[in-house]
Amino acid sequence: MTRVLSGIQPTGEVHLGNYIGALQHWVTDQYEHESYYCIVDLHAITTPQEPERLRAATLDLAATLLAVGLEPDRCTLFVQSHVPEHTELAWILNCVATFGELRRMTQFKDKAAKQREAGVSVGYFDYPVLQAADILIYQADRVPVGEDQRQHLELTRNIAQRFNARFGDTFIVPEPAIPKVGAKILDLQNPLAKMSKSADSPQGTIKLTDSRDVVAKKIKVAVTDSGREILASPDKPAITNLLTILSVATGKSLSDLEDSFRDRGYADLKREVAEGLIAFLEPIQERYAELLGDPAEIGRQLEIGATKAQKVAQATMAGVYDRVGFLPRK
Ligand code: AQP
Repeated sequence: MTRVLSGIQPTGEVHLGNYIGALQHWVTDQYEHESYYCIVDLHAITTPQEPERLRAATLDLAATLLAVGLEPDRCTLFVQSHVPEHTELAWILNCVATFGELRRMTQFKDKAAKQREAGVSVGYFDYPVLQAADILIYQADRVPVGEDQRQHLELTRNIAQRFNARFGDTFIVPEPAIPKVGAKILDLQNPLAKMSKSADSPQGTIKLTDSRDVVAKKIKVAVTDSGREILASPDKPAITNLLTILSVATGKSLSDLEDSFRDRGYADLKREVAEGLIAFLEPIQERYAELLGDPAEIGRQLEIGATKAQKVAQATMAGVYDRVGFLPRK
């Protein structure tokens, strides 16, 4: 069976970009593959986090993941820091990855450009190596992620290949699974940027927990493209973005939606997107509220996940320690 691994940071509330680019595929993958899904709190602290908020955000995120449809009987859902083998492997991979290749990561370059390189944490610089460890420690074949992670996945493959060449076949070299549609959901206020938890414009990001009024308002004020035609095409990024969101919310194909909006205007499109989204989010929000009412049960599920994940991680680490030449502990 193919093994799948993916992660999400507890850095803020989950948004539509996370859902469309990643989480909806996590849900379908759990029925077809052996799936490991990780709340990556060690990644979250690469930028400053307030401790109590981080703890609450981790629990909230677990509730959200269960609310969108992850089933703990079908997949292994766990918190990254509960399986310390991730950081052990990251150290070893740090000694395989090079400074030069990490410097080329665009996420790091963007961050360094925004806030002086000297102020960026070493953890942020090194983040892609920890991500490589997250993936390789489970011997994952497939990594479902959004477009923003393509470069990091390429680095993971390079690190795995280099380790295998140096120490003998140890890691599966994973393939990225980046969806053809919805791999980069755009900020509703800035169609040049991806929708993100840390976006500058809160109006541009739809959270899965946004109330109906908030959703309606954000869609109403969403930026549109010039012209009048409602088509999914590269010269119409904002309209394509709205059509993609509507397609996921309603289950209708992009071409059916284009047909249904022929000779109609942007106001009609926005009204349907808002209505479709509200109807789509309602059951998720109900489940989320129910789940958050029982945090002890969420903790129990995460413990089951961590135990399952750690078994696999420990087996990989035993092989890695042997390959790199560490003296076994008696
Ligand atoms: N806009 C997006 N469109 C499609 N997929 C996306 N993903 C993130 N944004 C989009 C995918 O969601 C998964 C989890 O990613 P994350 O936890 O890094 O989420 P984020 O919103 O990118 O988080 P932050 O904290 O706001 O980070 P930065 O500052 O990096 O934007 C991943 O599979 C990701 O590809």
